[in-house]
Amino acid sequence: MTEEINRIKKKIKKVLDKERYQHTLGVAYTACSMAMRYGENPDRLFLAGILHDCAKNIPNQEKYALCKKYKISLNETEKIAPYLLHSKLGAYLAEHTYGIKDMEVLNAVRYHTTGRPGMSRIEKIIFTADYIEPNRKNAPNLPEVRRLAFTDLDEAVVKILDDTLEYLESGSRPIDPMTRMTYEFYLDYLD
Ligand code: DGI
Ligand code: FE
Ligand code: FE
Repeated sequence: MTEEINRIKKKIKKVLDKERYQHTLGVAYTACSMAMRYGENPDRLFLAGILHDCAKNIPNQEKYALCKKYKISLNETEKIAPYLLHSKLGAYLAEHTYGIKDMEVLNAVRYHTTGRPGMSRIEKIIFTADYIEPNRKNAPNLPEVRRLAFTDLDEAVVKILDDTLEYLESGSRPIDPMTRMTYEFYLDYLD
C-alpha cells in the first residue's frame, strides 16, 4: 500500500470508534476486491473505502455547525436527519483535511449513502461495498447482493436501493429525494 494510504489509515483510526473502524476496513478491502474484479485501481478504491465514513463519529450538533462553517448546502431531508450529513461533510474533510484531490474518490465519499444518478464505477463500488462488507449482518438479501456485487454491479445497486427504500418506508423515515432518483435511474438503466 502507498505511503499516503497508510498515513490516512492511521488518522482515520483515531477519529472513529472501534466498531466503525472495523466496518471501514471491511469496506476498504471489499472495495479493493471489487476493483480487481472490475479492472479499477485497487489503491483508489481502498482509499475511498477508508475515507467514506470519516465524518461519521462527529456529534450531530457539530456536524451541523461544520456544514454551516464550510458552507455545505443541505436539503430538507438532511436538515431533519443528521446521520445523512456524514457523506457530504466527509467529502469536504477528505478534500480539505486529508488532502485528497481525486474527484472520483471524493464523489464516492459524497454519494455513498444515497447514491446518485449516473455514478462512476468507483462510486458504485463504494456504495455497494458499504452494504456488503463482512461485518454487515442484518441487511436484507445479503447473500444475493454479495453475489450480484461481483456479477452485475448495476443490479446490485438497484437491489440495495430497493431494500433501503422499503426499510425507510416501513419505518416512516424521511427519504432523501436523491435515494429515489438514484433508484429510478438505475431501474430504467437495467431495462
Ligand atoms: O454510514 P453507514 O452506516 O456505514 O452506511 P450509510 O452511510 O449507507 O448509511 C446507511 C443508513 O442510511 C441506512 O440506515 C439507510 C439510511 N439511508 C439511506 N438513504 C436514506 C437513508 N436514510 C434516510 N432517512 N433517507 C434516505 O434517503
Ligand atoms: Fe456512511
Ligand atoms: Fe459505511
